[in-house]
Amino acid sequence: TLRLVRLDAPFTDQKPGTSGLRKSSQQFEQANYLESFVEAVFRTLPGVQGGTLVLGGDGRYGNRRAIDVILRMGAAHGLSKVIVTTGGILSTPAASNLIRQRQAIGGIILSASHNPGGPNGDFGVKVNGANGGPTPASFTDAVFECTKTLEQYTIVDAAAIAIDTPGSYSIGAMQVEVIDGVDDFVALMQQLFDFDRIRELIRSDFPLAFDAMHAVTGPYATRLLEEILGAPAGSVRNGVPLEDFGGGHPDPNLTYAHELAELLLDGEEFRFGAACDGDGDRNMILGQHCFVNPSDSLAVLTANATVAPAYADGLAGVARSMPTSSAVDVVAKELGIDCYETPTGWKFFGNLLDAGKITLCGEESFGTGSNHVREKDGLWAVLFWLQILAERRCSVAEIMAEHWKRFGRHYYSRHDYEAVASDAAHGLFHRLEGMLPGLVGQSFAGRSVSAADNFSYTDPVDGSVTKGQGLRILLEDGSRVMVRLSGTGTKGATIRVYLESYVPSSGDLNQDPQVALADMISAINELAEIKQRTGMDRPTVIT
Ligand code: VG1
Ligand code: CO
Repeated sequence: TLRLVRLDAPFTDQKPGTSGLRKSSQQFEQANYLESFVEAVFRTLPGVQGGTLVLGGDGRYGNRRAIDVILRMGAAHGLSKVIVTTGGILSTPAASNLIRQRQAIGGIILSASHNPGGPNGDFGVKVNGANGGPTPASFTDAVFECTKTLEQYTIVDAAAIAIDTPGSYSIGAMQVEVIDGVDDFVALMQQLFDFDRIRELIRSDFPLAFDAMHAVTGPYATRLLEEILGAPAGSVRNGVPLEDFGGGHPDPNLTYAHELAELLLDGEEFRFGAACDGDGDRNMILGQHCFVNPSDSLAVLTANATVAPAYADGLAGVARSMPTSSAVDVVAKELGIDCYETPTGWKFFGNLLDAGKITLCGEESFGTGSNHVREKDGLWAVLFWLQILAERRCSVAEIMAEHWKRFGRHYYSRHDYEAVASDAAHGLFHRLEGMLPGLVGQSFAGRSVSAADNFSYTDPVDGSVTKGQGLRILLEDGSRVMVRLSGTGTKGATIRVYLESYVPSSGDLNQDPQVALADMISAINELAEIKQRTGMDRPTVIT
């Protein structure tokens, strides 16, 4: 039976950030909070009446309840079918693929990505469109507007669907198809890469460790790496998704995936290591005694793309987000292909991918992907690296050394100051923004500032303009410092400082990035008064 529920008052804080609506689990547990957002989505998304929707999440606390609510609200709004995955387990890239394969009107992915989960952690709702990618700002703005005046929502009262067993169910006239969320993704990966060749590598004394961080990639990685590609049992660590990710912070970087990092950077046992985040779209790549910076990873994949069957004919072009290092630009130039610079967030790659202008793209925040889906894809990047290693038969460190020898090295680091008081963070940001025009021609870290602005992007496909995407200080030698406020945090504000400096192949290619960037680090700390204004002596996370 259809039920109409009136809200006491509309919610005023349902503005999606860089990647969906992300709030604490407690906020999502307020009566009607999830329902309000979902109602606005169903009122805004084109094609709901009679359409097919893909639904799943990263398995965090709240996943099952949200699936139940969204199914019943979907029935109330006239969807003809919802495709749900067993246990509600569905990675973000796998969801993107399913939307495309099944010609769905879009998908709802329940995840706060790399943020911790559990009753005291975060929850999130991402909405993807018919192309499989994150919906653009025009959509999320419309959803936010709708929530601000929402008076009521509709839902069907029905018994919960047994999503643990594949099969066909129904709620009223709406069909619910429960499928295994891993199958289609594995089939896609088998089309893109030469699995026989990767299997030979893995069987040839190539011990590897993959850390699923108790999050969504566990079942995907176990199937791909252990069952299909023959890695020994146990190669996939923390492979069972848990509602609280085992109490961890499922963010694959040197701070939060430190157990894996120690195994590879200090130990001798493994030749390759990788980890993915909560919802499976991020990746970290490690070799023995070697950390691959994500910006460099995109450049290496671009330079070696033709070893993978899917990219054997070459690349149409590449793209990176503005704060991502320019390592890929140099490779693109050498290959004679276009390289686009977009704002932070995967939604900005969608038009370029749909228009066939780019084949690969990536972000410094451990995100890499291609035109095979419309999301970044953690396991895709892992398989791509394995494909390159299977072809080259050398170590990860050797690949990096050769790459820098050929293209020069972009020393790069990101300093995050997390959970800063919101006023302090905004004060710092606006003061720095005001100083930018006066910086041009001045000296910064011993070099002259050639330009300084707040990044603005004009989409080359639809001409839409997105302003205020991050402060940039560009130096005469090509070095850059960028400052942004995060759009994914839930506690206070997070200040991100990005640093990049180029050394040509004739220069010193073997420095510690923190040392190579030291003068720029102290220059920005001083200019932006980071210590005084945040009260923090050092960043919370350095990558
Ligand atoms: C962060 C990253 C950004 C990424 C976004 C979503 O955003 O910097 O590059 O696209 O997270 O990633 P922000 O606004 O906090 O800097 V995920 O893995 O949440 O889907
Ligand atoms: Co993610």
